[in-house]
Amino acid sequence: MATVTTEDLNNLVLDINAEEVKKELLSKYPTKVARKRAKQIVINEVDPDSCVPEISSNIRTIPGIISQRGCTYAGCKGVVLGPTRDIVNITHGPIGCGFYSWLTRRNQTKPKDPKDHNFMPYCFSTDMQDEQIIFGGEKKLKQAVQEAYDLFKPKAIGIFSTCPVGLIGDDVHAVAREMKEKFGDCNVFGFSCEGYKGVSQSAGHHIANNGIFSHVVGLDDTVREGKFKINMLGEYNIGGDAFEIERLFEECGITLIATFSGNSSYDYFANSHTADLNLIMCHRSINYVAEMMETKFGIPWIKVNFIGAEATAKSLRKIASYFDDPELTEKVEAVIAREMPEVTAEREKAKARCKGKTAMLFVGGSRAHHYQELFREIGMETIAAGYEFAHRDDYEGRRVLPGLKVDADSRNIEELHVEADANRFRPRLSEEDITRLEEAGIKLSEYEGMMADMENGALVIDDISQFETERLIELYRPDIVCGGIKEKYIIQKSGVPMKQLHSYDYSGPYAGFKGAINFYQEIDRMVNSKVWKFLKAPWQENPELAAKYVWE
Ligand code: CFM
Repeated sequence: MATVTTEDLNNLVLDINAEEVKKELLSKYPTKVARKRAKQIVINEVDPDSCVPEISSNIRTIPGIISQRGCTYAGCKGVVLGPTRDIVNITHGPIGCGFYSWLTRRNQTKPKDPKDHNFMPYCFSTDMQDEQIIFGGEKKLKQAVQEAYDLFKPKAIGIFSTCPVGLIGDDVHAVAREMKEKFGDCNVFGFSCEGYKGVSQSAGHHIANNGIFSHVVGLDDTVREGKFKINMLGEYNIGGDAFEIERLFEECGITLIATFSGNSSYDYFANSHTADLNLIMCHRSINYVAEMMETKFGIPWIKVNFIGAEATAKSLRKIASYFDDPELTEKVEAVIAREMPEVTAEREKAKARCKGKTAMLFVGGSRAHHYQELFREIGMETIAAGYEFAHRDDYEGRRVLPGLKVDADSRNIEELHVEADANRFRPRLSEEDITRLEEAGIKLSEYEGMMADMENGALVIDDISQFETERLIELYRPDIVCGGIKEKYIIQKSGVPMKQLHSYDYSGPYAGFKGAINFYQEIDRMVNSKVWKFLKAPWQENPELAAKYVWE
């Protein structure tokens, strides 16, 4: 028998086209499963109008498939409310839910004054036991809320429901109302964000957004000083990203009223309706708040991206165009001009060593898109990407929204009915402003989605499974794969460097100009490290194993 070398195999792999890869990924599934997955594995094709193929998403993961997804509780308690420092977030449930959602996301915070409340280092839970499961947990929940109030005197307490709470029927909202009334000086609110409530953490984002909008936004009408007042929506200060973005705003003379919710405080949310523009960073997790604030208070929103140096410059310029003020434009240009030389120097260094290399990104609901920018800047191509829990609009753009079918799982999540506030609705833009922005190419309330930015022929995969991840790596041998902690070691064991884009592998920031430099340097080190060449994956030691399914 002729020996097949690794090199032969690699050459063979390069000849495989996306259609064949897709067939290969589906070939091991039972027919019904394959049919469903086929709609979630799409070969990208962008037409001149930026129209892209349809991709099935935000649907249930098929039982038995190992998914990257998290639960609804995680999306509500961990993602949206997790980064706010001065709300006591009590997990009503068994202790594990509270423990594993405690600080694992690496969102950082910096209280303005060291004496200000910061509850993020604490983990609050009712530690539900058999007795509560059988006889009900409301009594224990009230005790926990009381104890938190007595010990910390917080401005607000949030109660987060885990799966058993929904199963036994505890009414967290009734408890919240009762305790809020009892205290008088502490806002208490509950979230029905049981883990099973939706198909992923995405449902939890929606529930969190509804709760914050109903219970907090608009409580404080104080008008703060500042000419250019904005909110930043969908930025969660992972690895200190928000600090870098805040630095840029400050240097440009832009006043940040509230961030939802990186480095945030309860007070900022309460006052956020006084801003004049909402910037959406992560469209998936928070577009609901932007829409509700526009309807109720008249605040327009634009999509921004502070991941990537060019994207950062573009986003700052977008803000300047929106406010149309020569002083702001000048400052923004000055900041960009000052930051760029260092960025360009570092980028060129990394590019010389990374150009032509390939990446795969399978992350959450926005980063698989945003981080393609950073890779592009150092000459790397994203050959496959996908989200864990995004919806079709995050892939295909908001143009698909009117035609989206609402299934039973989505209907399960409350849609708030929001109307213009009789006293506080204030349109921020005149007809002329809107025309001016259109002419400048600034689109309001628009997101184009990930696929329009990807190359034709790239694979776009929704809710990728572990099996598919492994096969893709074997077939394409990418130079780097990005994902989360659950995928990390499987990828590294196949001899491919892996970068976590959720926690940043304890590094960061990657946002803004300084963040871009960090990213270029780290990716350069990773994809050019020789250590991976010393690792032998099973199919490299026994090539006939790999050959079997390549040629089958
Ligand atoms: Fe938005 Fe996020 Fe993301 Fe997300 Fe997340 Fe996250 Fe993420 Mo992990 S809010 S969708 S639910 S950008 S925690 S900060 S990294 S999966 S891509």
